[in-house]
Amino acid sequence: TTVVRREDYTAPAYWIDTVDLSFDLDPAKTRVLNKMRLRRNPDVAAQALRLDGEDLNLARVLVNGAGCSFKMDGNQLVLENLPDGYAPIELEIFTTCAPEKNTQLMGLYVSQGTFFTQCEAEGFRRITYFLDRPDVMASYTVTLRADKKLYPVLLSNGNLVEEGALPDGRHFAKWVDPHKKPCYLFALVAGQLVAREQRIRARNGNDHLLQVYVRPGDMDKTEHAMNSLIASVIWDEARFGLPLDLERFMIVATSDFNMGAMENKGLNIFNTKYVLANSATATDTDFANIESVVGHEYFHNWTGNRVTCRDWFQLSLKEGLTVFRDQEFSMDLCAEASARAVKRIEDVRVLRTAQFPEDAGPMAHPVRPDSYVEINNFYTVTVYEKGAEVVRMMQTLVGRAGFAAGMKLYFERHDGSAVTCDDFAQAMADANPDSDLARLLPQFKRWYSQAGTPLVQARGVYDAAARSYTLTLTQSCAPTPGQAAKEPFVIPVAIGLLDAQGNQLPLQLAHWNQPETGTRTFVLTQDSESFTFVNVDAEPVPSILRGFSAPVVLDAEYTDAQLLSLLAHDTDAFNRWEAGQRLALRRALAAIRAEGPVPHEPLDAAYLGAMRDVLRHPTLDAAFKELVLTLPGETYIAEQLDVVDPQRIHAVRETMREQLAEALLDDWAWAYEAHKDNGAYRPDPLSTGRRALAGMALTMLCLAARETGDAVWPGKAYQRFKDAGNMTDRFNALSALVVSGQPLAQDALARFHAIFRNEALVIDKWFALQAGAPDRGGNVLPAVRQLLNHPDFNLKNPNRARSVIFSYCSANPGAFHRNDASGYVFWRERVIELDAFNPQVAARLARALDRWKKLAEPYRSAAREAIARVAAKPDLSNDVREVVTRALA
Ligand code: BAL
Ligand code: ZN
Repeated sequence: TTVVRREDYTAPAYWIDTVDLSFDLDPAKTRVLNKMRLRRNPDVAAQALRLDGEDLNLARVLVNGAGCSFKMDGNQLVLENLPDGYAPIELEIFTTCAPEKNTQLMGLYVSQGTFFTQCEAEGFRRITYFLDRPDVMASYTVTLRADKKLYPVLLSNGNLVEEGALPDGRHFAKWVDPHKKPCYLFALVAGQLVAREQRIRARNGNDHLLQVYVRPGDMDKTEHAMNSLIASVIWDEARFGLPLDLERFMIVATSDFNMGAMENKGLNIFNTKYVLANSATATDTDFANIESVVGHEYFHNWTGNRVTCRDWFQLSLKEGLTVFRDQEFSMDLCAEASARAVKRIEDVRVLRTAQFPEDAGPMAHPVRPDSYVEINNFYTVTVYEKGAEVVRMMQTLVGRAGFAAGMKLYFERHDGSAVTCDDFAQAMADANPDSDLARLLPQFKRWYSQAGTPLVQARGVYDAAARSYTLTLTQSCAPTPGQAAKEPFVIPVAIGLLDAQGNQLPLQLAHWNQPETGTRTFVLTQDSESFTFVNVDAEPVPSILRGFSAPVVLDAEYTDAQLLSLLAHDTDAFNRWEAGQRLALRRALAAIRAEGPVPHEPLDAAYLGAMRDVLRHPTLDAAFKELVLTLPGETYIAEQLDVVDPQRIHAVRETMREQLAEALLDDWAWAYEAHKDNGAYRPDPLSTGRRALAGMALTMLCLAARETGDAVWPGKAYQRFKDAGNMTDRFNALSALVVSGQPLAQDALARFHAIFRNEALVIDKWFALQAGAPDRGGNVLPAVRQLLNHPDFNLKNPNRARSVIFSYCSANPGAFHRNDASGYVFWRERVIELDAFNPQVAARLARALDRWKKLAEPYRSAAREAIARVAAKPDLSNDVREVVTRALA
């Protein structure tokens, strides 16, 4: 295995200016003719041309129309005797490949009789020999030829310039992309598809054709994706002045896809999961995910495509920035400020439950990694979600208008080129020369170079005599692999102060002339800094890290009374939610750490009363209530412990949930009745929140019924399951029965399957619900093994594999970590099985045991053994090899 290092970057020896590709599409043997015009890079010493290729059959190589000598070096095609000088060189390469045998879903493959491509990061080399690196940007002309009956629709990037019939029932289409692009943005699609179409006129008067292509039966599930696309086009123009730069913009859905979606220029290819939705088959979460993924891929058209990455270490240049943009897009679509806050809380929850563990585990890496073995392993929550937080902090430091100015300068400088994270940060700083970002830029960029989640400790001291309050913030960051010591970060900390009654206090530092009201952001740059507020009449309650202003762990030593006050009064919705989470976490940790069996009642009257007040609150949003009343997840709880007993965590959390269910029984009944009817289905934040709270209430009522043996609520849930007018309510009712282990669950599951057996995405939910169900006496693993034998299970389909295997191994810790190690045996078998045909999916699964070193015995030894047995396999993919090697290091 070869380690690729960021510091070894060198510019390519050749540039490729134009590419003319012709495909004769055939599932068994596709013929690819690649005509390129190259020229020597004058900035690099003369050297051989080395083209990347993988799983290709090479038939012919011509240089300027004549045969030439070449050799193979591993997977590379090496041409040593190209003409001297800088004149353009015509290179013609003819290869064949076998799309129907391509199970990795990288390069050109067939899904349900349709051809698709996936080239990011390094899939283009599986289509033809090429300089498969993002800094080589070329103009593409693509001609597709295929059987007209089997493949009536032929798509590639850019504009359709010619199409017509060919002999033998074949036809062709010729596409020209007006924009230069790196090869990872190349795409083609050929098959039987139908399209929803919409013509739009942009602000600048240009007309565009938007298309969403799906299989013929799925047209009734394309409206939401189209609406999301239109909203994306409008938003990017309005917020950043970035117009659609193509006459035609296409989205195509496929059910076999490793990732969520791919931003190929003008021809986005999507996992069906992030396109198809109607109220009968998709939940509110699906609708929200589609909106954000459609936005994300569309926003890549500027951040990623017009300006791309110099090398793959810069991946966060496009991904962190584009996640930030899609988060902002979703927030800007919210009419109410409270809905924006809900979105922020949801995003932070993802960061803390997925990215914080990554940043503390064996795969920890900086937002801009320094090395990799397999780049596919670095499409991570760190590069994406933490990268987005880094961009968000820049916006915090320069302000919203300053950020827009920075974006403008970034495109003025770099449009059409392949650049680095440094270039982006520099543009932001240069557009805001008087900002803290410009002043602190080298230190700020440690967010790109240092891995690990910083810890910020906050300690407040009130001096009654001086009427002053001094808040001391201290930062530290634990070592991560390869980085023993960390330098201090630039940490924007948004702060407000409340009085004992929960009123916001004015903020005034000693040297300020005027107090300020509301929130003020202080920038922590040293290991430790103190801020002294004056004219404070009584000891305040500090509200620190409002809106989660930096991706850090905050240790604030709050008393319960302070947290209850913040939960009741904080004007910052994030910290209000956070106070409730801290209260719950404190109780969970106490019960987990207690000696002996799990306490029957881990929750006290104060906590329960506070939860009741939130649930019954007259003005709070239902969506916000649902977030506050949801206990911290098992994975998040585990991260707070040095030694993790997953079964104990599960048992404690379940006990807390049952106690919350029983103690608030009347309140849950009220909440269900008050929120269950929303009229005609609309996936807007308000009605989504109402459905979420009603769904939660129903689960709580069924949980409580389980204890008392009451049959009324399970009966109501079953009725709801049958009558529900939309998938959200139907699935929530089904889930309430399954999660509470009601006898009616089996019948409901069978009915659900019968109704939706032809809806693959719904059947995925059906599998996932069972594989993710709470464990009762070890019942989940046998059920999961049975699900693998279900006629609808198909390991080769990534969505289906994830719905069963990942839902169990990665999302159900209480069931996965078993005393007898059989969960790990299951994991090991699936990793190896998957790796034989789809290394990317296998490597994701391999990461389910990332945190094994924290496990208590007997889990720890058994997990290590399972990982070691995977690692002992000699013919692993680089993908899985890298993950297990790092885990064992
Ligand atoms: N570029 C890979 C898929 C995505 O992040 O949009
Ligand atoms: Zn992306």
